[in-house]
Parts: sequence; structure tokens; C-alpha cells
Amino acid sequence: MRVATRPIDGQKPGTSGLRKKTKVFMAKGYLENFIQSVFDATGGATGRTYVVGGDGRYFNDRATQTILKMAAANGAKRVMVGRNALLSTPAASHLIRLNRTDGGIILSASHNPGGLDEDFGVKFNTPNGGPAPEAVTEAIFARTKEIRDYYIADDTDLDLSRIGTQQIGGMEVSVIDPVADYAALMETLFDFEAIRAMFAGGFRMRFDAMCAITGPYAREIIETRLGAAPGTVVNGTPLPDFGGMHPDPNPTWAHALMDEMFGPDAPDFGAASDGDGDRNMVVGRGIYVSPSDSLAVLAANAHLAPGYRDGLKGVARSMPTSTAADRVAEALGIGSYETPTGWKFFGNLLDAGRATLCGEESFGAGSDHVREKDGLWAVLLWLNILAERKESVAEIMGGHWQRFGRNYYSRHDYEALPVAVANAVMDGLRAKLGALSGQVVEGMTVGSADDFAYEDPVDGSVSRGQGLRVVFTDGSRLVLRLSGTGTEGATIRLYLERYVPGPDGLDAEVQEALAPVIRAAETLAGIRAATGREGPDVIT
Ligand code: VG1
Ligand code: CO
Repeated sequence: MRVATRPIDGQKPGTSGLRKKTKVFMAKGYLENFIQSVFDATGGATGRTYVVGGDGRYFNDRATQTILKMAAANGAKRVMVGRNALLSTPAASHLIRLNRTDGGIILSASHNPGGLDEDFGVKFNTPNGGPAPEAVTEAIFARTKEIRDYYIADDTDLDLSRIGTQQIGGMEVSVIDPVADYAALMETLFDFEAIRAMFAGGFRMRFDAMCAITGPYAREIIETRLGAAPGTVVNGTPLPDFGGMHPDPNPTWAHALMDEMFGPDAPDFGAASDGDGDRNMVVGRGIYVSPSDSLAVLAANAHLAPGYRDGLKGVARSMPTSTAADRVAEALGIGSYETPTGWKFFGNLLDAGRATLCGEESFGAGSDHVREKDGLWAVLLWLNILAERKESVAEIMGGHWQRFGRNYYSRHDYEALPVAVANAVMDGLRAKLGALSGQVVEGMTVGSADDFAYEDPVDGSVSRGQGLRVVFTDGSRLVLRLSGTGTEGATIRLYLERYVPGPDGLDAEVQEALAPVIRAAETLAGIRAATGREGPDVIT
């Protein structure tokens, strides 16, 4: 059935897909226009095969039914969908690759809260399993501005709770177990026997799935296959509103886990993941591991896991992520890369075999096993490392800092600001950048300052305006950028870093260690002055 429509404003994908309020997505034609634009901008769906699934948030089920009917009406050959329309983002990426499909549609607003009054999102992944690169998202956006009609089958809804094959028109729909293939992939990468032995020896863990998609994955892998005690996984049932939780695995939102890990009788290891399962936070007993440090530790120890025994080809990090991983890459004699924020920028490096591990300061790490960041993968790699080294998280971190020095790191978020205020802060700092070099701020000399632009070393594409950065001659840095995943107002992210080579000064409190950089940021960017806020809303 052909349905006449009109372009809808603002369907521009951000850092990770199109994210809007759920009610916006539920409005007539909104989801349909975007999905039709995805098909149109990628050469049409005729004869093609896709993977579809999402993180289980409110509207996930109904959006999936709509997408299946649209794929059928657009002539697609086959769609694989997770049972009950559930798939974690990394599992979807794996299925796209495993089945050599023409791409996938992932329904999620990731770490944003879910529910009728919260957020929803749609992401298109290309046949390599990764988020569509900028050229593709721009073509999709361009199409949303011209669209005149969409196609949708006039069928009744399918029963997606039943594993097996069904038909809509001429299209086959395969409902599959969302966990099985992903769990099998993890078994090829990690030494499950060694981890099982560690659990059998009394190792205790807490995994907080935050009522989001990783619950079923973590239960199957950590409790059933690795033998962790029942109850290791908490908040393990995906709920449409995430049980009212904000499924963002950081010390602020995963505070219950933090309290337990810093409390009496804490488990040996703690972890949490986000709405769609691509992020992770890891915590040891009494010690929080910053995501930038986690990437560096994983890079330094990955060879302990069977999947990485032959070493890494290179390590890539997003620009705001601390330079801790670069020091490891240098020691290993492998390449290191600095990309803009967002996983789509790692795709080419992974495809070209230049990087094996990638990571972002925003609790994301992953490898070339899929083309998304992968929360549970990072947790399993940590478990494998702990099983091999037989040391505590605190011992591993301490040893790492002694060897490489410590990159104190923190991100300060100023959320829900008026867009004009946030833009004025950015414009103000941007205007100063050219004259900063050589200036002394808070006792530190500015070495360089720029608006980050990235030239992809594989395809030569250039992405500008990816964050304002000021680098001091002592290695300290501050970076300012606007979030591209929010649905209300603007969020300024201020990223702060200071390097201490050691052997002394490695055990300071993070915000104290960063105090001069925090003051320099206020001197240069004046965020508090311009916003009238006394401080950031979230500190990670
Ligand atoms: C944030 C993070 C970024 C991450 C993106 C998607 O983007 O900073 O590192 O890739 O979310 O992650 P932004 O533009 O708000 O800073 V997820 O877990 O939402 O798919
Ligand atoms: Co996510």
C-alpha cells in the first residue's frame, strides 16, 4: 500500500541515530517517513535482507511491526528479528555480519530514559554491521526533506514471541533467539573455562543490567555458562520504562552498584550496562575504573584472552577520551588513532584492519569482533584478564599507573541548557582559540588549541567541528563539545585530563588532581558564568 506523506522537519540523525521524544516518533508518519528514507537513500529494499530489533523500550514492539510491514511493502526478501523484537546493539551488529545482511535497523535511544514521556530512537547499520557513516546519514536526512510517499503492507501484526519463520506478503520474517549467536561469539573470544574456574573458586560479581536489554544476555553468559552465583545479575528483566531507571552506566545513575562496590563485604567485581547494551561501567572492590583507563588496561592485557592472543593491530579512541590508551599503544609498538565522538568513525579503521580495540570515554569499548561498542564483551574481557592475572582490580590499576603513569580524567556535563546559551559558550571559546597558543592559564602554558577536524585515513573523508580542544604543554587537556544524542535543549560536555607520570601522585582524588584544568576551563570558556549554573549536572 502506498501512503502519501510530506517531509517532516528535524529528522537529522545525531551522534548515534535519530533520537526524539517517544511521542514524536509515535505521531502519524514520523517513523514511517524516516524508515522509508532509510530504504530510499540506500538503494531501496527490493530483494534485500535486514536485521531488526531493539532494546525493549516503550514503542519498540509497535515500531518493529511497522518496520516489518514497510520492509515487506518495499520488496525486502527477508528480515531477521529477535524474539519479542529484542536485540542488543552489539548482538544486532553481529547478526548483520554473521548472516551477511544488507544492514539492520536498531530501535533504541541507548542511555536515554525510556517510556511514553521519554525517548525513542532509530539507527541504521550498514552491511559491515556498524552505524551508518556520515555520508549515509546525510543522504537519509536529505531524503527526509523530499519524501512524498511511503509503502506499508496492510497485514495484521506478526506474533514475534514465537521462534521460527512467518511471512508478510512475499517477505520472510525469521524470529530468532536474541542471545544464542552472540553468546557463541563470546565463547570464541574468551577462556570460559578459566573464568568458570575463577567463579567456582569463590569470585563474586554483581552485574546491574539496569532493567534494560543486557539482562537476558548477562544471565545466560555470566550465570548459566560461566557459573556465577544466581542473583549475580540484578535488574535483569528488560522493561519498557527500564523500571524508571536511567540506563546510563556511570557512577551517578548506577549508584546502587557503586554503593555496593564501596560498601562492606563488596563483591570482587562489578559492572553495569546501558539501555541497548553497548556501554559498560566496571568497578572493582572499592575502586572505580574510568572508561578511558579501562580501554588502556584492556589494550595492555588483551593478549591474555584467546581471541586476542596474537596481539592487537592498533588502538583507536575518540578525541575526548584520555590519552592513556596511546601510551599503551606506544609501548606495544602498534598504531593509535584519534577519531571524532561516535562509533561510526571507528568502522573504517576496523574494516581496514588498522585497529583491533576501540573506545570512548563515555563508557564504550569494543573490538573488531563486531562493529559496535559492546558492553558485555568488555566485562568478559575484564573477567578473562582477572582470571589470568589472579589480581584484584585495584592491584591491576595500581600496576598499570606505575608502569604508564596516570591520566586523571573526568567529564562534566551541563544538561538541558537553552540552545542559544550553549551555542554562545561554544562560539566564545571558538573565537579565542587562534590566540591561545603560548598563553599561560592557571600556571599551565597552552601548547595548541583548535576545533577538531578528522580526516579518515582509510577513505579520506573529512569531518569538521568535532569539539574544541585546548592542549597544555604538560599534557593536560580540556575539550568542549555539544552532545548529539539529547532530545531536549542542549548539553555541554566538558572533558578534563591531566597526566601524572608517577611514581608519586598516583593516588589523588580525581577532581582535586584536575582542579587547575577545571579552573582553566572556567577562565577560558566561562560555562558557569554564562549558564548561571553552580556546577555540572553529572560528573563522570
Ligand atoms: C554520546 C557519547 C558518545 C557515544 C554516543 C552514543 O554522544 O558521548 O561517546 O558514542 O553517546 O552512545 P553525545 O553526542 O551525546 O556526546 V550510545 O550508548 O547512546 O549508542
Ligand atoms: Co548505548
